Amino acid sequence: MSMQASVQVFIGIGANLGDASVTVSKAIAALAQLPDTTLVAHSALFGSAPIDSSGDDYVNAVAELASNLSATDLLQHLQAIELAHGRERPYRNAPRTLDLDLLLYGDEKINTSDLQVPHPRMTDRAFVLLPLLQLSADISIPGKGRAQSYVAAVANQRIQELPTT
Ligand code: PH2
Ligand code: MG
Ligand code: MG
Repeated sequence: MSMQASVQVFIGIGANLGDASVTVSKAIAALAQLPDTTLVAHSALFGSAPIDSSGDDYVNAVAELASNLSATDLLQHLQAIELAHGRERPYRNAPRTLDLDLLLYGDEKINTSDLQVPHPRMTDRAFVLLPLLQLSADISIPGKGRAQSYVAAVANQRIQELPTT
């Protein structure tokens, strides 16, 4: 029997088309079903104003996984879940039924044509930082230092934790 240590992974979840809260909850359930992967925790759901995007407010959350999948395999699974929820990509940052972003993959830095980890804009976005810090207040971002140190700079972005229903 061969064993391999799992990697701590954080996934950013966003939706602003259709019943976004329901979609985000279903996405968390789908992440829990991924092969060779455990859902460790998820943040609360947050409502947030669109940043460089349009349409309704987004619902955002972050999920923490422990996974034995490669980053590339994980990305393919994330895209399959997006498609299963009707994701279309008419133009960059278009309103979307579901967006799943690989934010952090252990302490790795990945820069390929289809995957950049850490997610290059995660430190600029309250809708990523606040749910991430809810899960891991001490988390560091490879090459960028503590996530907490970026919060003050995004304090102008409208975001609120949604009540649990
Ligand atoms: N995602 C984007 C662009 N803008 N704004 C909010 N509030 N939430 C998002 O998830 C989001 C966004 C690109 O993925
Ligand atoms: Mg995104
Ligand atoms: Mg995306």
